[in-house]
Amino acid sequence: MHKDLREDVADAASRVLDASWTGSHTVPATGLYPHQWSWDSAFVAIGNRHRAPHRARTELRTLLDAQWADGRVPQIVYDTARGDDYAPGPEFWGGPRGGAPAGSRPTSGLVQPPLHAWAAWLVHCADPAGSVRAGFLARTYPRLARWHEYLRNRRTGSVGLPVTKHPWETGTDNSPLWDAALERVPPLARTPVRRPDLAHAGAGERPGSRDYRRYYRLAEAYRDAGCDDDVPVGFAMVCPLFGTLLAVSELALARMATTLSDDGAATAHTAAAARVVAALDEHLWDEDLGLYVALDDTTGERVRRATVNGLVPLLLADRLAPGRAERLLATLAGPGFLGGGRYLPSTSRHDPAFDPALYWRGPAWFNMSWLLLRAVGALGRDDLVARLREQFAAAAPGGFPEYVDPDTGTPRGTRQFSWTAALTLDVLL
Ligand code: 9YW
Repeated sequence: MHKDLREDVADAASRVLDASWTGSHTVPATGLYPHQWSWDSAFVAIGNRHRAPHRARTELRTLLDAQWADGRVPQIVYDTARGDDYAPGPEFWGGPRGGAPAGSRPTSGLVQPPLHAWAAWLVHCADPAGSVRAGFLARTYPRLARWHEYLRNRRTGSVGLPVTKHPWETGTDNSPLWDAALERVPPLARTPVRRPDLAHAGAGERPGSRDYRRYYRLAEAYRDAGCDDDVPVGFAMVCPLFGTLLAVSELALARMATTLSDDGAATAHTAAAARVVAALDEHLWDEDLGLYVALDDTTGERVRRATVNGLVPLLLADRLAPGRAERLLATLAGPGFLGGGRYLPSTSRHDPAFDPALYWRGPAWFNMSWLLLRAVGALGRDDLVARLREQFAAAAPGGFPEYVDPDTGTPRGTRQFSWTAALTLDVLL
């Protein structure tokens, strides 16, 4: 991309991020998502580290200020001063819980994929002097370590991998990976289901009402159990995306611990990462599909659907079992994914549920393309780097959409989406 054009795109992305900045955190999108979301903040910090490292540090620290006493980092931290409508709101969860500090903002009881430690490490490395002056690692490392302890102690399922208790926890709400498990959940919730989201995106681009009734039903079950992870709620899924980000973040914690001169902790984090990678390899690899799949922790059955979630372990390429990285690269470049159209779809073009407009069932998402871009960049696959970058080059003219049609590039979902802007900055700068 020409330098002037690159500067224009960076300016436009910065304007999106400035408009979404509240002074303490970034909202994913004004209107549609008016609060702080957990993994959104991590992606946003990754983009902001280049232009506003102080803001990137504040973003992560604000999120970690909402950490529960049990160590969990909540999916949503509500901003009750915000006028925009979002459902379910803080009243659904019933105020601060789980021994959250007095006066802290209300949160959801769910979690999201653990990208945070990796993001914190990238933020630190972008401005080490500023980070040291702010005591950033010293302040965030213990909290991030407790977050991982929560996942290890409270969320490790039968195969040694973290279990998600709700599709919202996977970050990929209506991925076909969750279809079979959701079929068992009655689409009946006590809470009236409101859909303010449909004011911001077409109904054909968002999960349906039946999906939402199931999402609410599961969230009610978890909330009513006091968000106690020992109580089964009817959904316990192991996702290759969640597991991979945990392993990558454990490795980031190891680097942080080394920087803070705690070599014993660094060794423990590296060992924890190795255990996660071994479990991914042993339990989630699908030889026929050539990628990793999900697993239902309640039945022990693997969910043999090809989604972008199953390509993300490529981030761990040098640690995977022999031959796996090469297979993943071939699948990524093959007709189900990049080889079959313009951009990287969230669900394989060969999956029966593939729909190029519908949320996590086909559209290309910028966070997923960014994760794969990091993976293929580290492997020196410049051809795939160039292919994945095309989506980012089109982000600004598309108004920084939430996702795009993987074949036509048509923008979908909301516009001025924060992680799209942030990751575009990261890719272009
Ligand atoms: C919701 C905020 C979130 C993302 C998720 C995405 C969507 C629906 O929006 O969730 O209402 O929370 O699936 O990954 O964090 O951008």
